[in-house]
Amino acid sequence: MSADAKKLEAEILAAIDAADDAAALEAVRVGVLGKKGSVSALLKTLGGMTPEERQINGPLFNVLRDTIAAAIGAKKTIIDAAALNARLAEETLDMTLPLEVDPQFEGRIHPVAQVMEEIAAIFADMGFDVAEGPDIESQFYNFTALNIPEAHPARQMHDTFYMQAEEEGAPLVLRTHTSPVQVRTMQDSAPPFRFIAPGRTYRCDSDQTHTPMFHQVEGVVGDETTHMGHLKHTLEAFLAAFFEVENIAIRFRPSYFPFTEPSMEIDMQCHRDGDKLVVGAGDDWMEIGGSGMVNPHVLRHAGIDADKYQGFAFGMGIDRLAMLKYGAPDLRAFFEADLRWLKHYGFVPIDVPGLAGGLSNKSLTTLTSAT
Ligand code: 2NM
Repeated sequence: MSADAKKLEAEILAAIDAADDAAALEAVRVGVLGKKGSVSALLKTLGGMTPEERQINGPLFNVLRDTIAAAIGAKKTIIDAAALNARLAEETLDMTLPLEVDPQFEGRIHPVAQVMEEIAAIFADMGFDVAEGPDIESQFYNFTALNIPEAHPARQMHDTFYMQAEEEGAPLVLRTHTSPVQVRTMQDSAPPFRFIAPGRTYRCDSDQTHTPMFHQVEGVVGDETTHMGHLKHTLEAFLAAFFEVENIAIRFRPSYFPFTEPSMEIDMQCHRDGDKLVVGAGDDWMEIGGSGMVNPHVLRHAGIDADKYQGFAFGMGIDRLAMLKYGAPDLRAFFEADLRWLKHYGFVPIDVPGLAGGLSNKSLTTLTSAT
């Protein structure tokens, strides 16, 4: 190789050596092997040589070009590896550090809200709609339509909250049960119907086992042939699904409600073992709600032909269902808005109850509530 070519090679190898990042190396490559690069220019000089000169210089220049290309390639490997190592060092994670609590696990769903969702999921699976109505009701819907006439002792029995009286007409009330929703919904639809009405209810009563606001779910099924056998099966199926057991036996005890005839208290099978309550086994009984066949007077108030249609209805306390299922002993704590209580008894928001995933998503809740 000519002295010039030798000198050029030494200069280029030094420049490659000095390039310490990908951009600098690329600049060297363009300056050497690019269209107007120094080695490219050298190769172009072959055209002006005599055949003899070309025979000698051709292979030499080619070797020079290949040597340079190889040196650039080798340097690129080193630079890329160094860049990767720097990035890896920078992005190192200590996998043994404790997790920060993911915001999606910070909040909690109140057990009453959780249980309402569970109840809705179970009844929806049995073909029930979910109906809603106002918390502030007229006395007609809260009492009269439900066969509780004025001066009837049930109006006092209910410990009603009365709103400030209007100029004329009877004062509105805070609904004492969700039955007015049933009346409104029956008025707005035609048989057959099958729906539940879950929601807040109010009674002026406060002690260990009563809060002035509490939650009820009531259900109605009505058509031409619905009977108490359907009622009994519906309640058994609901309770077994809700308490997540194979079977729960229930029994009816005769009772009285103005809106049903006949009327029965609902007892469910249980087993009491000291403080512990087992549901769906044993031979003790526990009252869980009321039920009956809808009184024809109520059907007529709802605009339904009581000679043609009949139906069953039932009502249960949601707060008590939540206490029994999730073991919260004190009803009043439900409505004290104590975050420590909610953290303990509440549910992780992504654990949406559904029949497909196991009603209460126990496994997921257990996994995540540790955080
Ligand atoms: C209960 C017990 C028995 C009930 C009745 C009705 C209506 F509006 F259809 F007549 N809804 N809910 C009912 C019946 C509620 O709660 C203890």
